Amino acid sequence: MSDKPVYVTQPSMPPLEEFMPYLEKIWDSKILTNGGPFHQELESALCSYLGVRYISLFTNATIALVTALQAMRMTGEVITTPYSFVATAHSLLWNGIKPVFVDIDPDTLNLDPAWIESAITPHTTGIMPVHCYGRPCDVAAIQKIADTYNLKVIYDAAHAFGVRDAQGSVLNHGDLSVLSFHATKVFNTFEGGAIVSPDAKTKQRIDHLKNFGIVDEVTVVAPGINGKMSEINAAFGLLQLKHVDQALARRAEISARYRAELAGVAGIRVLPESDRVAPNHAYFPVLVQEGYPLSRDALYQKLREHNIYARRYFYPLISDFPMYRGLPSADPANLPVAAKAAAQVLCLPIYPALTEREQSHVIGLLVET
Ligand code: T4K
Repeated sequence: MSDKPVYVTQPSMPPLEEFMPYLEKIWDSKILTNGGPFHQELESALCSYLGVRYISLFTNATIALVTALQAMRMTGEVITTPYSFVATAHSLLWNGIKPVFVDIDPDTLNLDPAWIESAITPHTTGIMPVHCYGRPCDVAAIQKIADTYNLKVIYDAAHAFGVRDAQGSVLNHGDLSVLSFHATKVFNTFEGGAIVSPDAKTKQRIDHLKNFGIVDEVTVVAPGINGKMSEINAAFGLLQLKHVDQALARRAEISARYRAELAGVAGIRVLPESDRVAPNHAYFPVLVQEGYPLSRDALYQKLREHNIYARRYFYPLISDFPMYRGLPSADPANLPVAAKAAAQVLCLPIYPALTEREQSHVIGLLVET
């Protein structure tokens, strides 16, 4: 039994005293929100750190997804994955858009481009793929389809902070990418999110949309929402950025150890890594398959009995929730790979403060069975 519970994740927190000078500045200036100095500074710091052109900060990724769809004027139907956090599809419903689910690839667990074309109808305006666990989608194949059918692509990149492929930041693909800075993410601002956009004009539209559509005191150009990140969250982000490389390095160590020690365990499948991707090790999913002595749920339960709270991300599938399951594309027969992954997946604890001893305990419980 662990002394204290071990959760699937734990937020990285800088030393509290390092945050005090930021708070003092906010207390002095009385600028709390509405695009203040920390907000502007974090936007430019993130552009440099991530290697992207334009960023708009948000209160969270869900509001950012809702706004990204507005910014791209997407309507009708959007093709997406059932294997994600519910916010992905909810952002479509909040825009009155019908999600059309297609199956995922068994190696990446991301939207399988092979199924996209047959899901396109005259009502399709775009594709919303997810870089699930921060593992990049087949961006080239998705873009090819989008170009052929004149569709927009918004990547739900909630998990993909800092991930790079052969072309640079994975966030530069598609029309827009949306990041989450939630407490459970690789880089957190308590709550937070962002939209990465390719040009100044698009960023300006997004910035209007996240501030009620306001341009100036007498001009409102769109029915915008309030999606602005506050100064306190932005200040925290600036401080987090100073520590993020260290956090990513520790995640890489934990991931490498899981890979090494779980490699020979019959019935435990670890997803393959690509040597063309610089990953962020946001999650450590394993698939509990035939050949393992316990079912996925029995293993999940066993870990809980030892105070280890692994999580079944992403089970149930989004397409199984009541607001989606009536859609024709939500039929389980349409989504066999996703259904299998949802039945087998278990995300093991991974976060910078996870100790060697805690990780040994997790591994020991998986191996001994
Ligand atoms: N798109 C995708 C693909 C996403 O995965 C998400 C969010 C979004 C969009 C939307 O992003 P945001 O609007 O949230 O920015 C969590 C998160 O709440 C959610 O952000 C995340 N994905 C999802 C995958 O996981 P839960 O319900 O599993 O979280 P919870 O509260 O059970 O937390 C998990 C564990 O983390 C806890 O057992 C303990 C630890 N924890 C959590 C929090 C909140 C802490 O130690 N401290 C904390 O403050 O959804």
